[in-house]
Amino acid sequence: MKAKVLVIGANGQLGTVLVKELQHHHGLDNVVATDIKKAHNFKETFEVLDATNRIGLTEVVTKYGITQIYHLAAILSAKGEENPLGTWDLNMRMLFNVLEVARIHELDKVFFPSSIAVFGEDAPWVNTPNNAFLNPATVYGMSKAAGEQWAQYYFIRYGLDVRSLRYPGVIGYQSLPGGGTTDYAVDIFHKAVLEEEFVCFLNEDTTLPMIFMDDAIRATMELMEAPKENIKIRTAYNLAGSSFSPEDIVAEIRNYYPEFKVKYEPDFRQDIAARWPKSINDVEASLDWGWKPEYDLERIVRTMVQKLKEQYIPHE
Ligand code: VAH
Repeated sequence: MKAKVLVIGANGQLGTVLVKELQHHHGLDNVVATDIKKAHNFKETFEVLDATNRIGLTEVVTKYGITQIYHLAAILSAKGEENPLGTWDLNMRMLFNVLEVARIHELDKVFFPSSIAVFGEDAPWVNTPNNAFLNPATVYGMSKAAGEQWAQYYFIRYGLDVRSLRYPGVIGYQSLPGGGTTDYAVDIFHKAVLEEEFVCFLNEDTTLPMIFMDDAIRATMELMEAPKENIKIRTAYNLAGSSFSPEDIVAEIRNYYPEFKVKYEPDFRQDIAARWPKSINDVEASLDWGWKPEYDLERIVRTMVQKLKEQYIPHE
């Protein structure tokens, strides 16, 4: 039977790009994009949906005969610290609604994005393994670590095929991030191409696991399209792209913009980043469903500069 895919959080950094990939894969008419408000000029089917409203979610699932849900809505690490209890309530309530509606309506698959934010100070800092001890220091990280356990529970208890990836910081030219600690790694490129000074809210030497958007989207599709029996980890798979620091990005950008100016003014987000791993071991993703990243820092910078120049200076 043809898949009918619902995307929750279609206007987000990942959602904006994933909707297009899902349309390409499943067909334009087989993807229903939803978010809390209509922001893009979506050509495809769009519904305004607040995923904290289980009745509203149920109505969309039954109206379109949905068979898969990609649940991409969440309050991220930095914004989440402004209202800890509200972030926990919102992130968990949305996930419970998705899991319950998927169970009751016997959906084929659910994608739940996790994050390297699930790791805290008791995980190895370098080459962090999938089975490292999780003691996240942000509410966002806590909600993702708990979400992974709930995903595994719904698989074990109800047989629901929930799959998850621990995304690193995602860098893309197609959309802007919002409320994250890794958002600097997108904003820096916009400032460089506009030849404006960039003020970085992390220390120059803060190395973090990052991934290019195209790799993140391909990993998501490869995970979700893998045969069910290949998926051995039902909490979440580590996913690695490449790890680098703000000063690494700046040095690479200066190959294109030698005069690019940067100031470092670390804020509370430095404390969040300082508790995250520097690099991730994703051997299980490679072994179970053949994961292999294609973008290193040099290719990321080259692509970001090229694509943003096309956006900002189309006639050059
Ligand atoms: C954040 N972009 O900064 C997200 C991500 C690993 C970081 O989860 O909160």
